[in-house]
Amino acid sequence: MTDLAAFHTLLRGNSPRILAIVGAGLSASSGLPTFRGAGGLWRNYESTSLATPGAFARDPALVWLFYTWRRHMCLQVDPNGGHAALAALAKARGGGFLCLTQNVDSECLPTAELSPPPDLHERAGHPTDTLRHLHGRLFDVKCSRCKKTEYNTDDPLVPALAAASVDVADGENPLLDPSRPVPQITASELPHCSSCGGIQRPGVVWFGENLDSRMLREVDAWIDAKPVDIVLVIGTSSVVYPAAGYAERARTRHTKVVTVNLDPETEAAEPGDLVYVGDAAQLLPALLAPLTTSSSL
Ligand code: BV8
Ligand code: ZN
Repeated sequence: MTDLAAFHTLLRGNSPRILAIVGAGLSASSGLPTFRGAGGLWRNYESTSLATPGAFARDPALVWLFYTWRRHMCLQVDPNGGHAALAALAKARGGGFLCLTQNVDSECLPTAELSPPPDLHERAGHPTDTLRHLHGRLFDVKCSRCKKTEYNTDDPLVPALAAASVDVADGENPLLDPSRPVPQITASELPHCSSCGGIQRPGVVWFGENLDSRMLREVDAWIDAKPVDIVLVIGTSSVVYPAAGYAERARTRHTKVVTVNLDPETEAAEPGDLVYVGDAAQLLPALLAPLTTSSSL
């Protein structure tokens, strides 16, 4: 693993412009399962197989139970040191830093009327103007028909989904046991739009769906405005596009890519990157200290 000094030397360059691409590994230390690998299974489904329009069309109740379970977990956890370090970097570098998060792990405070909803990044104090949610947010609820999107932290959204919102004292929610049947839920019992009566869905970007084109244009404009000095690739397997494409593009422009990942064999790193192996929640505060601790500010 590269020593911290190598990265700190980069940071002390002339006000480096930094882009961060963040994945589920950043939230792992907060207690949220990652999207693939051991954390990526729900009952006997791969998370990726439930995050598609086809899965929702085939079985909206199962998909809603999956997302209700994730919403419920998000309400139980707090940001970690990695979220806080990125928020401090955003405050220190202002427009010289942009964070692209793939994570949909919104986190809400009692002040649910806040919009956009505070998520783990924002609850750590990350200024919203330097944060882009590439794949949407868990607490946005979108109408499948009229596309009206509302922020709703009800847990569960409707009584029929209650089985996914329970905490079980001595272990796992029985819903996660694939040998047990899922509750039978009719379409009429699922969340429906208050405007047109259409069935609602989670306000996230599923596989096969386009990301917000205006957001993507803003990201490209930031990247192209001036040279980016450092790209941080944090807690992601870098298999999902277009998110994974940003680091690839950076490498073609000879921008230094710095990978932070728990897995020493992560495929997210390429030869020539600075690679830091470990928990992002622990590593990021140490890595970013020259720009984020009071002595450096
Ligand atoms: C699109 C929301 C146009 C839902 C998600 C080009 C090439 C190949 C394929 C494509 C391509 N372009 C488009 C595609 C298709 C597809 C895609 O990328 N498929 C992949 C799987 C091959 N992309 C799309 O469909 C995108 N749309 O491009 O539109 C289009 C349309 C149709 C056809 C073509 C083009 C939409 C993608 C968005 C999907 N939605 N999330 C939900 O969350 O439920 S993506 C989902 O994966 C999550 O958001 C997650 O964040 C994201 C990425 O996963 P990771 O965050 O990396 O998580 P993972 O578990 O994989 O890895 C965790 C990592 O952390 C590991 O490396 C682990 O070692 C590490 N780690 C663990 N603990 C720690 C740690 N690191 C540090 N510290 C720790 N403590
Ligand atoms: Zn509607």
